[in-house]
Amino acid sequence: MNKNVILTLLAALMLTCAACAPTQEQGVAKEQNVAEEQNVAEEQNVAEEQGVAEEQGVAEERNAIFEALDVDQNSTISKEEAGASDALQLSFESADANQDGNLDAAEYAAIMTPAAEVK
Ligand SMILES: [Ca+2]
Ligand SMILES: [Ca+2]
Repeated sequence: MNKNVILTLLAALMLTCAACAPTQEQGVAKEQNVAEEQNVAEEQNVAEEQGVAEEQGVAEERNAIFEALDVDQNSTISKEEAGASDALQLSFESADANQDGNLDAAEYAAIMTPAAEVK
């Protein structure tokens, strides 16, 4: 085998690689993009489902506490009823937005919902 034949073979190999390499890389890149998009979509779905479930759970828990505090079941928490919870008693004045001396469900929800969750 002389030098020219080797060079010709090398050149042919390089041309072959040059021709095929970009195609393969594009194919791989497309597959990765598709896989990444699917993963992102799945993660968003999971996050949305978890977020909804947590919000419902928090709201139910909050309602359950409200009902437990509302001893006379008139749908508001009086200052006496708030006394059952140290934290609620401390924040009662600021929580009573319309200052009627009672916390209704909306006023109660407003102080029980962390600011980050308010939308
Ligand atoms: Ca009450
Ligand atoms: Ca009130």
